[in-house]
Amino acid sequence: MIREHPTTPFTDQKPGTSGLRKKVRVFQQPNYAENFVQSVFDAIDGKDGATLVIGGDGRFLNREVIQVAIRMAAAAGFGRVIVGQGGILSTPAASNLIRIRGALGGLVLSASHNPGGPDEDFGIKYNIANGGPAPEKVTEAIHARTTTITVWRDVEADDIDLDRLGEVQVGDMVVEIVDPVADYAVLMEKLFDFDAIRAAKLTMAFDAMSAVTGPYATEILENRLGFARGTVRNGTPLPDFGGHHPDPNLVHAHELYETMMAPDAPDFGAASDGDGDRNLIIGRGRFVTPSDSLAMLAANAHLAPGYAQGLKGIARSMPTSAAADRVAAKLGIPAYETPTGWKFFGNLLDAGMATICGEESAGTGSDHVREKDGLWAVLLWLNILAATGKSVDQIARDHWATYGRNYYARHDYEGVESDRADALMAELRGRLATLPGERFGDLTVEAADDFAYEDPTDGSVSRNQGVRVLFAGGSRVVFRLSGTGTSGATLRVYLERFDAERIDEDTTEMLADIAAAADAIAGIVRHTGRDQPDVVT
Ligand code: G16
Repeated sequence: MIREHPTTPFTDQKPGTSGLRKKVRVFQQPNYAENFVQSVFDAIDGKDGATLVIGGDGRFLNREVIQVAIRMAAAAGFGRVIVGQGGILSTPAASNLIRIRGALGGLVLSASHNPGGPDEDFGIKYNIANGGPAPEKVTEAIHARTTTITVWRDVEADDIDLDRLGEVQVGDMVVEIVDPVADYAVLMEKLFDFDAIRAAKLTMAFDAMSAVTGPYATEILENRLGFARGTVRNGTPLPDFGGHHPDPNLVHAHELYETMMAPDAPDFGAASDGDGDRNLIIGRGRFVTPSDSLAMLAANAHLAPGYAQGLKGIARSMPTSAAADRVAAKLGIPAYETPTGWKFFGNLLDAGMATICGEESAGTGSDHVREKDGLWAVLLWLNILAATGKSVDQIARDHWATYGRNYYARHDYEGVESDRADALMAELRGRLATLPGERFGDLTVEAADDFAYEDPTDGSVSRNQGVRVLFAGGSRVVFRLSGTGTSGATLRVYLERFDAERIDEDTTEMLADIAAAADAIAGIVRHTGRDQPDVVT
């Protein structure tokens, strides 16, 4: 029997870069998660008898919200819900399941790389039938619905056992609990040469950061590829990620970094984030920036069976360095520059215009699913190492020798008061027209704009996607506010300088004049009161 629960709208349910992310305490308010899930269901057509995938990264509140969402899906008319055992599905595995099971879409419960626990973050994202994050027209419809909602619906049913594989009935709907790893592992075996990776006898350290990738990495790296037991560290998903910040960068994965910089480091080091879509790549003595990783993977992808036929195109988000564009030029294939947010890659992948995509925010992926995919990047790197017999350092240096090097860093100013961050961006936008021609030290501004993107497949336009200041000679700085935080604002400043010859310089030194120009242009210290970024990646 369907129950109707009267409710009133919340004013803060606008999805950000990747779904609705809030503090757990916000989600625990009566009706909060229910309103959002109902708004998703109200905003989408075709639910009758359709299949819905539900899974999350195992963080605090995951199981509770899954139980609620199952009862609500039954009331919304879905015929089948597929849930990962224990409520676990990595974001790329959820994308894969949506695709291979012909689902209408999926609810992905995650706040990605943000911390978990009762005082930390939770999130809900809706993915569409192609397996990718809902595009803006869908998230706008969901948001509009959250502002007018008056009722949410569920069926009367007990909680189900999320740990028992198999099918149970909830109302008229079937709930199928599946092994979260199996289908994903099969897909990886199709794309990569597992025999060659095994035969190369590489050594490796993988930090799953007590997050969702643990079971996937253990099955694929240790069980199927034969890496030594213990290769996967922090491999059990915990609701609070062991109190850590599951963000695979040099700050939060510093133990891995130290392992990889030591004299007895293994050949290859990698980490993944809360929901398994981001990656960190470190070779022995060599950290690879996400932007470089995208370029190097694209340049060598043909060495893996899944990409032996070549790439159709390469797409990157605007703040990502232009290193991948140079690879596309050499391969004679198109390069696309999209706004930040994986959802912008979906149409290019669906249209067969791009094969590989990546972002500076530690995401890389391909047309095998419609999300970025941390373990995919790790396996492609391993396949390349096995096929070439080179080290990560050799691959990187050879790459730069061929293409030149895009020195790159991102400076994050976290927890800035929203008003101050907005004031900085407003002032910056106000200066755009007069910036060209201005000099900052040795740098002269050639062009400045607020990035807008017209999707080549459907003509939709997304504006205000970040301020770009381009200097004569190819250096640039980009400013934007994060769309994934849950408290205050995070200012991201992306610094980039290309050098065709000098490939062995220190990144900080190479970017020092651009960092100084960035402050002079945007008044970072004046607006934020900070004289240093909180995180440099
Ligand atoms: C999400 C999106 C990514 C985006 C990233 C950064 O990642 O899926 O496409 O690059 O946010 O967002 P921001 O700079 O706005 O914080 P994730 O891993 O958090 O889902």
